[in-house]
Amino acid sequence: MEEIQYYRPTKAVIDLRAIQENIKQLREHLQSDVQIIAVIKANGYGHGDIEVAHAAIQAGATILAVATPEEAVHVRSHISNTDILVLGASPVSFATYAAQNNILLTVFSKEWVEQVALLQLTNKLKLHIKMDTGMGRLGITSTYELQHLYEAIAATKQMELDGIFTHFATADEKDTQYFNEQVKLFADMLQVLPVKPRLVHVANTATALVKDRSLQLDAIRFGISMYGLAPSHYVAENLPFPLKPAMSLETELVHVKKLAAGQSVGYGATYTAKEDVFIGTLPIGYADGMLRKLTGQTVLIDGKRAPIVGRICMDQCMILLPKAYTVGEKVTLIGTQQNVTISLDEWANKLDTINYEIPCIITNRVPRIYTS
Ligand code: PMH
Repeated sequence: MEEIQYYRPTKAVIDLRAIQENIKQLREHLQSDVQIIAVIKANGYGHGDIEVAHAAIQAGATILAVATPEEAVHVRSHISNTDILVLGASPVSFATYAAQNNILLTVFSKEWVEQVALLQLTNKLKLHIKMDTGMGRLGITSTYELQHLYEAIAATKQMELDGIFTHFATADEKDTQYFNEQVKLFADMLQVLPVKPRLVHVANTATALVKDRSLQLDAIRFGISMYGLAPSHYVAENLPFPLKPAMSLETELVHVKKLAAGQSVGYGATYTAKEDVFIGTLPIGYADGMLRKLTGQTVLIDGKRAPIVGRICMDQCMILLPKAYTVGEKVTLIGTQQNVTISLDEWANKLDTINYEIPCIITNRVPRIYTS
């Protein structure tokens, strides 16, 4: 890949070994014939789809999953052999490219199949039927629809039913009632199919890690914990193996100044020094995904926590230094310094959201740098 010269010291460091370790641990936990689908949608949950895909394949993943046709095209332009499943909706107009490039599409409409059947496809298009068993998102909801969809696919030589799947709404929660209802509905609906397709899959990370092994079926869709993060507090407390977070966020001090008591920092002058203090300026701001709500969040410098003071700007923010450090001193916003860790979960708590959202909101301006 093209080498880009970076001048600003702000970077997201992605530890590909951590991703591989998480996959290998999952592999140990799974029955041997269960395949691992590496979920690399949304640019690999912000970690970089291509780099994560290569690492995941090396570690044992055999299928890649993305959300959109565009993501599939991007991955296919770098990786030629591995199956890519598009989990989201694809328009009829994508069927030709998908068939030619071994991209598996999610299907949930008989009309869609009938329209694709009118195209002159040169290769068979592989389809995965999506069943909505309680997520209320994509998917057919009745055995009637399943029957007709199945027959529409079987009626054409252009397409082949390669898989069938559903997605759970509450797999990461302790209470199993809703989850069990989804499991039962899926099993009941499956009875309609005269032959089992190659891949029946239901498990996301939470299902794979904390639910019954019988739900591993033919494949696991492994997302959040491939990146070393737990899907929920409940799953975090019941993990079958430790996870290694892959992403750190780092920068350096670009300016250090002494403020006298009474002087202020940032837009709105919201922070005023009560005594003489040292303030450090970091070249990262809300345009990098460091949202303004993160004021007060601490960062690590020299293994110590230092708080962000004043309002976070578009490209910069300021921290209260424990002493006068020099320009170029390393600052870790997410990650570990001298045994002190700021996790993605800590940011998620501060932002009142889930850890999934954090790597996704680190914008493209922040280069992803890989270690392996
Ligand atoms: N399968 C489907 C259909 C998904 O939408 C997702 C994640 C996964 C598997 C992987 O889940 P995991 O990361 O918990 O392992 N989808 C989403 C989503 O739509 N919003 O947050 C996560």
